[in-house]
Amino acid sequence: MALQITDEQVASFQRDGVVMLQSMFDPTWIELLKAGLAEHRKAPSPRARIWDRDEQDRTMFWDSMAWQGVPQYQQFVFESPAAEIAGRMLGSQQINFYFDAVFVRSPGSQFETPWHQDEPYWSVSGHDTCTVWMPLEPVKAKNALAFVPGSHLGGVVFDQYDFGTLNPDGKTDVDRSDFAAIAEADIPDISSNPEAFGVVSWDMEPGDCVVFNSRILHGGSGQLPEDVGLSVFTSKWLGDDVHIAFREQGMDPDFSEIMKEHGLAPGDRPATDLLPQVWP
Ligand SMILES: O=C(O)CCC(=O)C(=O)O
Repeated sequence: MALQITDEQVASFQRDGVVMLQSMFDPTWIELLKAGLAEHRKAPSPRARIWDRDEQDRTMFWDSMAWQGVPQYQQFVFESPAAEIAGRMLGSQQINFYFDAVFVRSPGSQFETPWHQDEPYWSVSGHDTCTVWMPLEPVKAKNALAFVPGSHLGGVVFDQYDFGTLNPDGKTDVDRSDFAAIAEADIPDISSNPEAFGVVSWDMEPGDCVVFNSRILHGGSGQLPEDVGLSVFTSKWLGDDVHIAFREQGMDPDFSEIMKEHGLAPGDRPATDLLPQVWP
């Protein structure tokens, strides 16, 4: 079935760097991802980490690139509309999958994701990259991921937050990098004056998704009511201008070693069964 995406939605994505699309995934995809997440939580990848644990033991769980070990995620990557959504938004001829990441807040978690851009952390470089962010439960705009529209276009690499510091359980082997050298500007204080930055977020139902360019400033989410949790599945996609890039500092997750094992070198286009072409 043809995807119901309008020219206006594509134009919004390209202008603002973010767009919310309603009812893109039917309930079978949501049930599949929930079943995958339940399996995934039993056997997380070595990268998995609790980002926050408060005094009431409420947590924020994060993991990435788990798809090879979770058949439900694999099916979603190769068969769901996500790759085509990415292709239509980016206006790309070819879409390769980069990685999945999950963000799971237990009920009442107040943890807010620090403001950041994604692409400067990645082991690839390009403008034509996006994330499809999908809540598996209903979420209110004030608790959903938030964005600074247009911030993907300035060409600025903002100071990178060191996600390695989010490690309340003291897990060893956490990727800690010195980010300072590559930053071109401090991250502005967006949270104290979101209106001044035109910050946007949306009320969303399972089946809706936000698609965002990986250079956009985004953060927030969390601050959940006591009885409300939030599980989010994200998939990251690579379009036409993207090449492998191993940065001297600040890669997180750092996929350079696994890319080398797959014969990928800086300057290469995404390829191999690590970064498979999924669309068309
Ligand atoms: O959902 C969240 O809290 C963070 C998501 C995020 O930063 C991302 O997908 O890049």
